[in-house]
Amino acid sequence: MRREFVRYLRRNHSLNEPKSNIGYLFVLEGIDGSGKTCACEQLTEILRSENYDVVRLREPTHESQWGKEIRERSPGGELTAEEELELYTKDREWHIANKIQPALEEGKIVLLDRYFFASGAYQSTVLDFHWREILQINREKICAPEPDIVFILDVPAEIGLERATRRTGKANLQFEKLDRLVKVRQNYLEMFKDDNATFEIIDSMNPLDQVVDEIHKIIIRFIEKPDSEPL
Ligand code: ATM
Repeated sequence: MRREFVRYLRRNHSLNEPKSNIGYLFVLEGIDGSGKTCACEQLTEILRSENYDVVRLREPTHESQWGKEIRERSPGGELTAEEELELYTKDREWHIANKIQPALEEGKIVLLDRYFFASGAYQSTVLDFHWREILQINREKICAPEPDIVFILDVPAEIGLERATRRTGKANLQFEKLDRLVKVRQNYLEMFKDDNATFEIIDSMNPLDQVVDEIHKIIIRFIEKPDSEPL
């Protein structure tokens, strides 16, 4: 009972309406090339093989009109930084209402590849907003549910850039410039120190299997015993 109440308070601290969230929300964040998408895929498979009911989601979405617009127009640099922040926020509002909240209310485990921490980390590098203000907009204006744990897959910017460039064959004009990635990584590490969400930093210089294993252990431990201390 206490455990449900604590989770309710953590997740709904900014909501007026009580919600009956009985699922779990785990978020994977990190700079591009940090391995979070592959880790998310593998974790989904492993948890499903253990009979957990997992929903794997990602942002920006492929479904909402705003997610589609970002995916179509952002890589070519067609959007202003203000437009991007607005689109990411609208896409997320749609995502919460249509995918995240329903899955949580059905008691599922949601593995989310990027969330509002990405807006804080990335958009604050090109706008006159601190990452803290961007997180606050998401929490207060669109009532984004608070994750149970945010895993930050951490790699140096040089490594992330090299991996991402190898994967796509060319760097994304908007995001993959080294100096920007250095700032994005710095923002994530500052959030870990200064924000009230529950974070786990994962050393993503380690092989993928090890990264996945580490996250998996933390998730299982949390699900089995949410009040326990972090590993
Ligand atoms: P993925 O690499 O996870 O597909 O994300 C695509 C880009 O979206 C990523 N940049 N790169 N490279 C980060 C960016 N992004 C934001 O800038 N703000 C956000 O709120 C989100 C969800 C993603």
